[in-house]
Amino acid sequence: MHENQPHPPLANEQRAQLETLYDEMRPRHLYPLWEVLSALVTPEPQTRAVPAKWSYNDVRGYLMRAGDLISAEQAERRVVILENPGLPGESAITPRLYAGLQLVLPGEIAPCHRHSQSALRFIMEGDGAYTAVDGEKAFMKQFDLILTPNWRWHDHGNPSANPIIWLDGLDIPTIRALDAQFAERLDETSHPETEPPGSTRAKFGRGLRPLKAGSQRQEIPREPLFHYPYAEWSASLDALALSDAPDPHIGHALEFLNPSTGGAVMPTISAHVRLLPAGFETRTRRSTESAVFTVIEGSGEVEIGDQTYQLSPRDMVVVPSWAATRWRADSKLVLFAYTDRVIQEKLCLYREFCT
Ligand code: GTQ
Repeated sequence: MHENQPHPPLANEQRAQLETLYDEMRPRHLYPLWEVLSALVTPEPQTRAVPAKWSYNDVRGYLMRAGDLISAEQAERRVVILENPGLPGESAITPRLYAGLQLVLPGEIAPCHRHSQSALRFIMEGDGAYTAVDGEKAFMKQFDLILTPNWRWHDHGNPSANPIIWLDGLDIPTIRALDAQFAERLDETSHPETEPPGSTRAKFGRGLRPLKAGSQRQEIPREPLFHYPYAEWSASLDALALSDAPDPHIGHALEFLNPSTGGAVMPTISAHVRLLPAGFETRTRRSTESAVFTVIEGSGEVEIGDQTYQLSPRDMVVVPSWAATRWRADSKLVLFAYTDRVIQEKLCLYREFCT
């Protein structure tokens, strides 16, 4: 750590004269860089975010209590926010990312709206509910990934007999930092159906895309695919684990792709899954991305900076930028993660340090 002081040290007389200068500058909103330079331009990332872990059942208890007290329609979104202890009052799990657990009870609808924030839903519990994106429903199963990219209409409904709970991952703090937030509600609670459920996935989810001739040429949406089922990603991850050696720093890992670009699922959020074989221990890695993880299967341990957490299914942990991180699998450990890596890559800032 650098001291917040110019070097070589100042004489007392000089310090007193400088303080007089600052006193006159302050009312004019003028400040001396040399007093703050070392805090502004640091040798390594200095984040206010800290490592943290939430146990699913703990959060679920509060969410179900909220479910007794407020309807999805009244709340618009009935969500318990996971707030980073280092970012109090910011509704942020990292300086760039938001996380919350959303509950939709049987028979409820969370009304249709759209906003400039991009969102992903990772289904933690229940099946048979849906998110409709621009009027096409994606029916959820446990551990599916569903996207609602920015400015797409979305409503959520639960026609099943069980509560549904998912992890909401959004770029709310990033869009706030850019002062680029817009949001609006649709007059109707649910968007009128535009496509039968699953039709987008059939057209874009299998390495194919629709083709038409001449003036009929179809406009491909920026993110055509918005449903990545557990059955598919887990089969791919298992196949990868059979055919490849695990990466020493992250284990077996697969990134979710936007088929339109071959890049991250959304402009501001990257998502991937990992598999660490039983007994596998990673080496230590730091990266500038900040990440939210949830455990899908198995048990183990993670060291994040100076913290160590035991892991069991559906635990959620946050890894701040540049925190040295090491994972250990006691049994086959499967993880889902979303991160701000894609933002940093676009800005040519992304870095990793692997030991
Ligand atoms: O489902 O649209 O957790 O707009 C926060 C803001 C969920 C949503 C959140 C949102 C949503």
